[in-house]
Amino acid sequence: MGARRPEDTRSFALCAHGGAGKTSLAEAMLFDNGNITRMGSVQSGNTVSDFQSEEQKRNISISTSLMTLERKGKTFYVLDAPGYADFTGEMSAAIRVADTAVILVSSVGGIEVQTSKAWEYASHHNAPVAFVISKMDRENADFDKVLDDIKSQFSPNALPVFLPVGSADKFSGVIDVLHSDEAASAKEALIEAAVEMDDALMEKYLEGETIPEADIEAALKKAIAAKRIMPVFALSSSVNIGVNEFMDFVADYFPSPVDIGAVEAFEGEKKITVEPKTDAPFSALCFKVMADAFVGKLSFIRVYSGTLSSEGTSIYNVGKGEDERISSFKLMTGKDGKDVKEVIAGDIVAIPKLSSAKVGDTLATKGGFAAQFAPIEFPKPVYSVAVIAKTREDEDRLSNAISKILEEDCSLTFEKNAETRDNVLSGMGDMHIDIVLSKMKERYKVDLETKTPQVPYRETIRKMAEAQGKHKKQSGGHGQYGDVYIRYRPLERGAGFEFIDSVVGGAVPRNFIPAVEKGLREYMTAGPLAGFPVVDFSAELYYGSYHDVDSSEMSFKLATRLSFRKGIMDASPVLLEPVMDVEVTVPERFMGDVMGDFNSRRGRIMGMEGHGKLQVVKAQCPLAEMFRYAIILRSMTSGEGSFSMEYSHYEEVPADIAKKVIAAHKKDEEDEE
Ligand SMILES: Nc1nc2c(ncn2[C@@H]2O[C@H](COP(=O)(O)OP(=O)(O)O)[C@@H](O)[C@H]2O)c(=O)[nH]1
Ligand SMILES: [Mg+2]
Repeated sequence: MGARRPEDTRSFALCAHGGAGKTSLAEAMLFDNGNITRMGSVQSGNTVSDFQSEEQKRNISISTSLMTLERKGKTFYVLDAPGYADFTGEMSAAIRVADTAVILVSSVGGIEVQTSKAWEYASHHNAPVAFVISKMDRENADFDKVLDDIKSQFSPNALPVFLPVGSADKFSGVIDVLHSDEAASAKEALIEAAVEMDDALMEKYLEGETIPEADIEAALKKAIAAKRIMPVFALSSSVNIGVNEFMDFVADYFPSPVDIGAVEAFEGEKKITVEPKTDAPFSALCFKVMADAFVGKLSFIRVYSGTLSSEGTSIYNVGKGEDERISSFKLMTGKDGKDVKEVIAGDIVAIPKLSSAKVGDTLATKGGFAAQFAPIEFPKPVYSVAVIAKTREDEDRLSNAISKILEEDCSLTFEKNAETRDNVLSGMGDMHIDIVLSKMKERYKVDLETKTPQVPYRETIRKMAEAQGKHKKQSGGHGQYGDVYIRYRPLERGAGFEFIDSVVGGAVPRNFIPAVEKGLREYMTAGPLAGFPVVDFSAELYYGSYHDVDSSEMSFKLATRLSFRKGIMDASPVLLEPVMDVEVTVPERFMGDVMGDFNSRRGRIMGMEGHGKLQVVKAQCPLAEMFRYAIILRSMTSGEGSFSMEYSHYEEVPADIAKKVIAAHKKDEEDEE
């Protein structure tokens, strides 16, 4: 490789609804480009891109893989992002670091939920977009319909640059719109949109002059970078038609990092711009970490500025302030890496054995680039299970294994719930969690059982009550004496707990009052109604009595306990449960089902919004009813619905349900005894 230039780099993310043909397209590209001599298939589990055992078992992509290829003197970085809703975070990260988002839409299936998500992410990251209408060889392939839908749902700037010749089993080739006269109106549309990028060209065009082809080509390239034209391709990976044309077009017209221009970074509050220059300080963003058992640990980075040689180099983690030596950079194709001596702005490569870098970290060289790129956004988990180690050995290996998996997977969380003491594993859906559990077992030999997490219920009171608590033991030996009068009052939701001391005249001596407060804070962690934390109340210590010799901190604490249990039970105690804000996105025809279903799970519809053919239903629903929602929504909408949720507030549990929860909890307590 001679001196490389950012101008010669083309990075793009293949994104789509699962099954649209991304992995197959990546495979066909590698084959046509001579990188592989046999084309693998997703069914046989032998594609370059789907190399993880979990992917081969399930015949789907579950994490982004990177393929590097050389075409017409350009270096392609192809990111094959998984399309299933459970792995949307991977898709978002891929679009963030690639220069162009290539959205595949099946010529049979058309626009689906994750297609819209891909469009949304591309718009959010302001990325240039191309559309590939895939699987043109399939029965019922309908290029025109899919193109119309893309134009009406996404953008009128979507213009075909390759049109199909025939379709289904008659699909025999593609027409180069710009360079042939067979598709006059499409060519007209393309030229018209391209010349708009250049006033002088526009004038010539309007005056009917012939414009040199090279000028139109240059204008087309500019228009794609500016999102004024979103090129549309027709192809089929299975019969390998249109793939070479797609790659040549990428080489000729897709934007390079230089065409994309500067990106933002932040030095504290200050925003700076980072130009894709090779002589600038080195900066890169880590967007993926992989800890494959065979390949070892790899950190994937996108370089935004500068040049760095792998020889005798260390990488500086700007956020952590850590410097670490590295041994090589690797150009990746699936699981295979090829050493490269030097990386420059625009490159996407992997670094082996870099311990400090996490996804979203900015990497530089010590004393060089000092700003940080905005973190990569990942969707919040929506599906949780509580996990229990099967044996003591599993338990011992658990924390190490989970921390490795968390490094790789940014849409996964693992937390011990302080209230329920469950170890809660949360992700994007049941498939996601299944994959994590099977990775835990295969890679790290950790066998886990799962159960539905417990709801972190709480207790509170609805009216004022006063209760005396008297602890007295004065027979034989050192006696015990404590006596308190406490008034319990409800506070507003979210207020927590307040202790008020209004004792006058030393009825409870000063030195024992802290023991009363301490006792209350301890006992409120397990309320008298069903053992859940008691919240949103005040306790006012207003009277008491003591004994000169027998009173002690312990006696006052025990007296407080008696008062607390009686006082709370007299103050009309109730259970509270967490309520979630939920946003469900579904095609219009599922609206009725989704809303009806919320009614059956004690949900409240808060509003609706239309987004093209998709509807967003906003609702509030108790967490207790939401644990399996990822599965329920999928079956209700045959996979076309998606949702997000976050905690909103605590609310009273309806009496009939509270009764059951309390009874169940009492039974649990008895079982434990
Ligand atoms: N007939 C036909 N099938 C295809 C084509 N591309 C992919 N497929 C099939 O569609 C399914 C999903 O393809 P895959 O590449 O895994 O899609 P991805 O989820 O977008 O990566 C697989 O069964 C592929 O064999 C194509 O061009 N024609
Ligand atoms: Mg795939």
